[in-house]
Amino acid sequence: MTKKNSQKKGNSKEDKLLAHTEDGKDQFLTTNQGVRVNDNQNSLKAGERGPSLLEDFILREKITHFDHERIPERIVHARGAGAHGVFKLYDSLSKYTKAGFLTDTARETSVFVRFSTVAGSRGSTDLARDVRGFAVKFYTDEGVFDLVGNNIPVFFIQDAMKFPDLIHAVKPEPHNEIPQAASAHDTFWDFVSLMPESAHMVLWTMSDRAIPRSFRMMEGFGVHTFRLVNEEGKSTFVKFHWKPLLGMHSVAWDEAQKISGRDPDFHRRDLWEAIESGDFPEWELGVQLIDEADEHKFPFDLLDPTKIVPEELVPVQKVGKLTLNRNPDNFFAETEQVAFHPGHVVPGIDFTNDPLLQGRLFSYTDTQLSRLGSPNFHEIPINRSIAPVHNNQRDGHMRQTINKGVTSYQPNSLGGGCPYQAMIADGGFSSYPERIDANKVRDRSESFSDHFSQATLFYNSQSAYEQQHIIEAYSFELSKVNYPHIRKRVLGLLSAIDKSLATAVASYLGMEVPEELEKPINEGIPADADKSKYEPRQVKQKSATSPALSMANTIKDSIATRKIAFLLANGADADELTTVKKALEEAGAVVEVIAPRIGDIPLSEGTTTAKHSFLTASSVLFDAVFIPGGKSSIESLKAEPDALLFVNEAYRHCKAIALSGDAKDFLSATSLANAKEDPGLIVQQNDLGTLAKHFIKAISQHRVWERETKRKVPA
Ligand code: HDD
Repeated sequence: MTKKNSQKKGNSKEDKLLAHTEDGKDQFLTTNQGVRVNDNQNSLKAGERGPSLLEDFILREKITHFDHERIPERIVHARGAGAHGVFKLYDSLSKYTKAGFLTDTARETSVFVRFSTVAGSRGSTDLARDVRGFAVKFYTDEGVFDLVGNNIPVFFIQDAMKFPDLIHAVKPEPHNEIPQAASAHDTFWDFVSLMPESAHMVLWTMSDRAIPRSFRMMEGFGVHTFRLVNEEGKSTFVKFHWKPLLGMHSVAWDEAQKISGRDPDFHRRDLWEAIESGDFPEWELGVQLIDEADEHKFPFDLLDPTKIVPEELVPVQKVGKLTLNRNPDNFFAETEQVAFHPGHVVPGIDFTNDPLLQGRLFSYTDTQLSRLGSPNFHEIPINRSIAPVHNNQRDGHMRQTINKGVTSYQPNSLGGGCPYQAMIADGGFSSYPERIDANKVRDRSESFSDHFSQATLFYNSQSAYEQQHIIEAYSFELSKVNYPHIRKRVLGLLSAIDKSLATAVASYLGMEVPEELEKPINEGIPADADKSKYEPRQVKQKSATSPALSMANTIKDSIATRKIAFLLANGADADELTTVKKALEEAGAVVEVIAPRIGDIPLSEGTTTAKHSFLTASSVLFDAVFIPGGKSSIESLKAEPDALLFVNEAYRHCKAIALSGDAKDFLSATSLANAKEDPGLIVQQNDLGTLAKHFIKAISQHRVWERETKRKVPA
């Protein structure tokens, strides 16, 4: 047998399928030493019924390798999914930076992106209420640049010193390791209620941003203020943004919890399937640029990671596009072993003194040493720079590079002085020479003490339904907190953000809003601190609202990649099914048929194939529902409790529902018997064209959230 499978791998689906099997294709099974294996079923024994022999090197090698297959999961962001892609610049930013990938519009820079949740373990659900990591590795010609961001533009804490405390508080509690992937427990709320600086970010995590519909439908942020540095050495402050072309959308909280049971891999699967089917996820890279001279002109500190720079103050300029176009071939080799680091920068990008960023610059290499086990983690294929690597670092666990020559030191003459240092003009990295004139202190600037103004700005900027979701999220989480004094402290903080928010949450908890912030509100201050300096305060921000902060104002112009459930049974109307299906597919949606059983289902004419039955499908896994008419189909569906639940639940989660022909009759069996038509409940007897048009419009609006207050349906 010869190795036939040596052709270069391309990007087509066939190539990918081949890639998944190519390890073994047309190859003999061997040991790790390349010895062909004759029997992979039986261990070597002293007689057919005798004991196994230590001599069995094949068994021992196989079991030993298996025993060591797991590596420590990430202490945070353990649960994730990744994809390959490219970044393409629109316009050169050479006025601000010398980084090649931000100046050369002819370049296409390869990237690897990993999305994640923060608190849960590697096997936890995708739909936890949590921040999402959004980490991008740019393989640039000048070296690797990592933008290790989140889908929320601010952070819980202002100083890296508090990071282990924050994470210990949010992770499952240490005595019983409960709850998994959830902030709704005592220790998290105990901690954040004592740390008013977390108030802003906690509000974001209680918003719908923390339960995205898809990784493809969320924003990303570099969070910290970074610097761009140009050829002349001039520095400009920069905030990085990722803006999804599909807009920002979320699921409902009840839905999120149900998805966690029905398909804990919901986001991972969504990303994978979109890329496999050629619907490549896209984001635009945005930058907010701030002149060094303007550093102190804002009512907040640019170095404070608990603050945004409102887009109304400094517009986001879109400068390029990220497209994810290839799934990993192997989850472990790529997604699990990828090692990000905010300290991976290239000439033209530099740091600020944000104390959270400064601590991160230490943490990430350190964590790779325990996670990947070796200082050679940069040699793992997914982490390799495409810019050549030459230095005098040597040896260590699992070293791959075979360095030649006798010199591994500098200066040297035996190696001709190589490798030599690069002049700045030759691309040598040189840190921005920021002038520092200060005392060495453990302290923080008073300009960091306004913890509430931007939280208020965020709350004020939300639509009515988004505010209601925030109220319900706090109420849910605090109802799971066992200690009334912790709940009371949170209510105190909420009243500093918005009185009506605090009152609404208090009423769910059966509590009163405390008159004022509990004293001492902040246990988290230094022992000898001047307390007045740490007193949280509120500084009036310029704008009362920032429309960019509300997901209600996002792009809603397409149904591309949305998943539509077609519910039917034997005898469904073929014409209604095909007409509506065609219209939806032409608009880019994905239609999947659900019937009492899978396989071919006879229609009024011909058949259709049901991909799911009610055993495996659930409304929470779809964006919208269509039911074609057909008397016998409707009669069967009416007798199917899971079909009734499907539609009730879709309605409760505010999804578009369309019924054609005599499918209208189906509603009488559901809780929607007397429901009025709304923009997302479309009942059309005759005109399929109009039905499809209205249905597409409704799906593109994502949800009819107003239903939540107008009509509540059990599901
Ligand atoms: Fe972090 C992972 C994002 C603060 C320490 N972080 C990690 C990942 C993301 C972020 C997206 C996952 C990367 C991947 O997919 O492999 N982290 C952030 C953001 C922060 C932040 C946006 C604040 C603005 N992180 C932060 C601090 C520290 C860390 C303050 C420590 C002082 N983060 C880590 C870590 C991780 C990590 C322990 C775990 C796994 C890893 O690094 O590679 O080092």
